[in-house]
Amino acid sequence: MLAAVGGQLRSGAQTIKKIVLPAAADKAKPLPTGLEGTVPGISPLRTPTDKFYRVDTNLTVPKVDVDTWTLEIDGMVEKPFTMTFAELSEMPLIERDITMTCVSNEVGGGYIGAARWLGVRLTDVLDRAGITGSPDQVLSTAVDGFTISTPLAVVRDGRDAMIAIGMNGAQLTDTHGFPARLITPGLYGFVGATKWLTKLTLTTYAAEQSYWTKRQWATDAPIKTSARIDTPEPLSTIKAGMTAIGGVAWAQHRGVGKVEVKIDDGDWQETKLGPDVNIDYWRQWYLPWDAKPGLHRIAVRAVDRQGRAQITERATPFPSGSSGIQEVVVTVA
Ligand SMILES: Nc1nc2c(c(=O)[nH]1)N[C@H]1C(S)=C(S)[C@@H](COP(=O)(O)O)O[C@H]1N2
Ligand SMILES: [Mo]
Repeated sequence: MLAAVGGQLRSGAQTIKKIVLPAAADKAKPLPTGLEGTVPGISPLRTPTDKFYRVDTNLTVPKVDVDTWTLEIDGMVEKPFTMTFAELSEMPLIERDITMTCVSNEVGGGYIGAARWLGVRLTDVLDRAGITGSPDQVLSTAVDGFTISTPLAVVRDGRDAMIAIGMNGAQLTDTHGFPARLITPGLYGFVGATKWLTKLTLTTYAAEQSYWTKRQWATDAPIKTSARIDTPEPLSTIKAGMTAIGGVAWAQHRGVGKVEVKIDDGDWQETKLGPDVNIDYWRQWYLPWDAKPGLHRIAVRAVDRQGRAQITERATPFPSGSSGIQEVVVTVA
């Protein structure tokens, strides 16, 4: 059941309108060449949009009419206002490479993706409204009434929190929040990545709670440092001889410093890291391995750039994200 906030859903529509996106005033550097050309089986440095994970509460994907869509800014602001998509896209656009992660991602899981986002700085939009009083959260509302709370202090600490209108060089797809969504580097999606965004309310956590906050999930939810083994695949059988163990590691907004691998009961060995895109992006890694016949256990762990190792104690996703070390078992024949 979709409870539209502003009559912006294209009722019964199967497609979303094709739009032309303006260029970014502040472009991202060209993406370096990733390790995917040399390490078979490793995640590509940029996740193609059609392979990007999707997580939301929607049974049917909202198809938003961009021509009637509006973004409303209200709450603890001097000048509440409403803007159209054209007005939003006329604001200075930034382009950033950012890796998103879902809080429900299990250790070694696939609810993570890295993309190039085009959008307007969230602080530019909030400054236009002028914050008054002492709000501590940005409560964002989607066209279907779904809400997300983002800590205002995080939004204002200089990171590239944005209202994104583009992903990987194209308009957002319907599944990823067309025509506009939030992206908050360093925070799990459920506290900073509202899709099908239509309203931003400056308020306090004491006054208003969002969907997941009411269900006792964490309010401030930084993404935990973690690493994943992409190759060899868990429980696979591989050929004996020279191969590579490889995957991705992430420590958004702190940066990955080091990734180590342990084979069976051996020592932790430092892996080679792929290109450094920025501290909000994941890092590919690999370790050449002369695989000998038999059953082997491979474990991985990451350390951020401040030298803090990932949490090795196992935790389930609720309430602030999973932790623990991934270990895979493979057969070498
Ligand atoms: N409107 C809306 N936005 C949402 C959600 C949702 O259920 N509804 N889920 C959030 C969660 S939990 C995550 S992890 C990200 C996922 O974004 P993606 O589907 O584009 O990968 O969107 C966030 N934004
Ligand atoms: Mo999520």
